[in-house]
Amino acid sequence: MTSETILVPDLGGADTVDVIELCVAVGDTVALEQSLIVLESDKATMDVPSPQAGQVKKLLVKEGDKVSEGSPILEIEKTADETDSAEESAASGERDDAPQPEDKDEPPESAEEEDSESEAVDKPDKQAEPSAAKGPAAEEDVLVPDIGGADAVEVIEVMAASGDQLAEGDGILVVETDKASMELPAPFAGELVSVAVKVGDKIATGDKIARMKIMLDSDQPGTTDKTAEPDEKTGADSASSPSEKKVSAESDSSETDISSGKKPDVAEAPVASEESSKPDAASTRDDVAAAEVYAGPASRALARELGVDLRKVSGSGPRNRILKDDLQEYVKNAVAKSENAAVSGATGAGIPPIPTVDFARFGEIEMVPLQKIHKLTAANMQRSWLNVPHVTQFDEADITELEAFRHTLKAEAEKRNSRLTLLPFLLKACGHALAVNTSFNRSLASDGEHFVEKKYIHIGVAVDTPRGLVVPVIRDVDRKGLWELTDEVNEMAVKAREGKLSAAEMQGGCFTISSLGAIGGNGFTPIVNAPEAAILGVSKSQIKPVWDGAEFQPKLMLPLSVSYDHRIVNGADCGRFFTCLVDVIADIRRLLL
Ligand code: CAO
Repeated sequence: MTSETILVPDLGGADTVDVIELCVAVGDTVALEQSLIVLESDKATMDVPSPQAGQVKKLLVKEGDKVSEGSPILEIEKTADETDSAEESAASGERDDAPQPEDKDEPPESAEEEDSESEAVDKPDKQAEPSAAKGPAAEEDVLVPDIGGADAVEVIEVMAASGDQLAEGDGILVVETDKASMELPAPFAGELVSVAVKVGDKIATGDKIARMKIMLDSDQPGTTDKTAEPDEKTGADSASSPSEKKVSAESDSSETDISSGKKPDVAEAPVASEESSKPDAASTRDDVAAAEVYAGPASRALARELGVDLRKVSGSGPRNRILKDDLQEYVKNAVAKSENAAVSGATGAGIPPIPTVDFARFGEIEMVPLQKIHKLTAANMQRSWLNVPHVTQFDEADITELEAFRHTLKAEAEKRNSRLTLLPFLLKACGHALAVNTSFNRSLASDGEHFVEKKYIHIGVAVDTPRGLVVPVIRDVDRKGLWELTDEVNEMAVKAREGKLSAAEMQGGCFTISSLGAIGGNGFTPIVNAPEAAILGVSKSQIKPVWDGAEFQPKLMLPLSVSYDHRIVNGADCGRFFTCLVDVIADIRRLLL
């Protein structure tokens, strides 16, 4: 293994450029062509690719340094089998046997072949110029200039549309290789008649990209000399063109190439977007036009890989250039945001988040930390609420006889060292209604193709505890007697309040009962405990006058509500379920039928 110093490649005449990004660190293993650093002149940026695979031993530059052609960038230890390829590669402008910076006077052996991006700026010079002899309405095809050996480049952006008045040098397209992006400018001033390509197309030298109507009026803004060489055009020309905003906003123009040393043909994004480059921590870039994104090829490639919309990323590089670190930070934040969405109220899926309020402005406050159970409940509730199309139906059950019966059993319950409340009766009645109305004992299968119909009846009971809400599950309710259910409910409620329920004791429910009867209220709409199909809400009973056909009778009425997942249960199903439930509660003897 040998060590080699990688040098700044041919900058094509540019004196010094800034190192604006280090893409590797000491110890990193780099692949052939992997970006090592990003250089920037006042007009353009360029990734410097590694001429060989190996391990970075020493960095010889840091961000902010000024370098010129031949300046040492880093030392790389190449593996034996890389030696040959390194010799062949001249992207760094060095030779294997003469890797020292003093070699800078020696031109790179194959820079022209290897660094297609470094050639790109030459190409507009070669763009066919319109003939001066043509009349004002003459039309001319705009062709892809010589792009220095690159087979085909991808159109990543179409900057102008038919009918646009373009000054010479205004961008028409942005194309990208794996190393650089460059703008293909209008070779002369005129009206854009049509664009012949679209985003995603691959184009090569000589391909037609557009058709333009030549403007021969030299007073037209931005219309200098239509026959002038594009590289004679200055940034000031562009800045005064009618297409200033569009052109100046284009970031990728800044990436055309610095290695040719020629002035890019259009105003550069960072230069003309000074205003937008002012740091604004609060602002995202949602409202920024696509053309204003300022990012290098490596960052763009990473953004595509991660599926990140660069317009939403704030750049922390010079003049707001989006760095790879910015993308990583953006993705990290996005993941964290979605994980906390349920608790924070940010729901994603296009649902606007609840605004953050500084409550302290209105009076004294105390920040109370959420316990794990609160976070879990919040996540479960939000998940169910957002996923399940809820419908809630209401009814009342006459529990006059049931309560009379329960009271006759109270003494017996005490003897059994137990407490017989309304709840075991409701469990029993629900077990019966679920057995009869099987659609309530279903869940949607995750394949989206099936219902899962359960042949068991396990019912969860919502229990209010000092730590929060928990839902222990009573198994095989339909097969248990009243006393057994009573004991189990009491035991579960105690365990719940003492925080001693196991995870298994809170799993497997088919249906849930949420009873607020001991607390109060005459009705509420409970949230389905998905993937269950439905939930019963029990409110406080009260004596009501009920017409028996001849006169009003005082009856103890229990307000009930059933919320259900309308993907599983229909309103008619619920009507039948409710009728069955109310009937059996009103006359508990029906359980024997
Ligand atoms: N109407 C009127 N009074 C009722 C009633 C009703 N529907 N249900 C219960 N009561 C009264 C009765 O008077 C009963 O006392 P007696 O036995 O002396 O008559 C007493 O309340 C029993 O209350 P309890 O709460 O101790 O027992 P329970 O079996 O009714 O309920 C449990 C047990 C665990 C469900 C309940 O304690 C509980 O935690 N409920 C809250 C559930 C909840 O928070 N749901 C909301 C979830 S979504 O936020």
